[in-house]
Amino acid sequence: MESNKKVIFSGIQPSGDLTLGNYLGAIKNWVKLQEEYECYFCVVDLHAITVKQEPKDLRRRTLEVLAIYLASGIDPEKNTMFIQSHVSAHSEAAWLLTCSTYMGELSRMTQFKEKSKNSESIGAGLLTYPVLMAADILLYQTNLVPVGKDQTQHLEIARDIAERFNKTYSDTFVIPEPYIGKLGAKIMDLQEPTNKMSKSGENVNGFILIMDPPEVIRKKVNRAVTDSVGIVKYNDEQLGVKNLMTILMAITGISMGEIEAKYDGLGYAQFKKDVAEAIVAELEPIQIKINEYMGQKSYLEEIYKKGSEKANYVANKTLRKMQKKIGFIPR
Ligand code: ATP
Ligand code: LTN
Repeated sequence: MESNKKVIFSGIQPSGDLTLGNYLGAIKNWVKLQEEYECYFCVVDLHAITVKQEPKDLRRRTLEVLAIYLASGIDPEKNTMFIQSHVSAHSEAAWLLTCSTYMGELSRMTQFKEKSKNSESIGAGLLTYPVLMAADILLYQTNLVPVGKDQTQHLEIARDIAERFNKTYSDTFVIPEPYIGKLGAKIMDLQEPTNKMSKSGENVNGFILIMDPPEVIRKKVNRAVTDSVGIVKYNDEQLGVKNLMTILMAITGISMGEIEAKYDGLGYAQFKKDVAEAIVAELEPIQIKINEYMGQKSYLEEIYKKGSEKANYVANKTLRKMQKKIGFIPR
């Protein structure tokens, strides 16, 4: 059952409709890595409930995220795809790790500070979120975690928790490394290019959804904020243009230099048109497949059931090891 390939674990929350940021920052890299590594790709529904979810939407989105993984090219024969709540070891390990985590390190997390800013009653799950994420990663003895740049801090704390546990109870976990792709690691909001493109963004014109129809994608790119410089050049003075160039490069692989040369003297209209067409060309075939998979619920079920069997086996092995080292009586 086990191979000697290095292990990858990553996940996406079914907490909203996925964006181009999720796709370019995470999923597109997974597709590239799947041949070389033993991969676990999880739909992290336990994480999604750290903010309020409508049960019916959560159910639909959980399957949709799985359909997106498949449609993007994650091969179910080669990878383990599963739903986090189907492997109870994640919740159990999270408690054990909570007891090796400090309040101070949790309350310093940027995501916690951001998400709890405007809320009167802040769920404790928002605070302990990174411990559950650490459990996800550590249970599989993960070597590499491919995520967008916004997750760097969560990876750091997962490493700290793992090192602390190893020191207290002797070697138990592999210390995971982040894998932040060179391209698309941080796609910015099209309207506010200083902010991360996010599925919970306020302005719908700021994000592109994986499921946005072509005409919506064209409209959003056309409206994307640029500047009055009028030259397609990669620099921090022109954040809107820089972001569109990043998107174009992440999708097509053309270098920044080539993009600059191609649009020299052409202005923004043609550039935006080409960016939009590149996004449409990338997403349209995926959308067709997502719709097909969403019509095959029993196929999806087959995949997540098979995935959770394998995941349960591996995760429980690590969980038992943790329990034993902590001093619990074996069952
Ligand atoms: P929210 O925006 O609702 O807080 P999220 O999209 O950041 O959620 P997830 O769905 O769990 O959270 O993110 C899944 C993956 O997508 C992570 O690896 C994350 O780093 C990546 N990601 C999310 N947004 C972007 C972005 N704008 N650019 C690059 N990667 C991103
Ligand atoms: N916190 C992550 C989602 C996530 C994750 C993980 C990513 C939960 N568990 C384990 C990688 C590995 C986010 O992107 N918001």
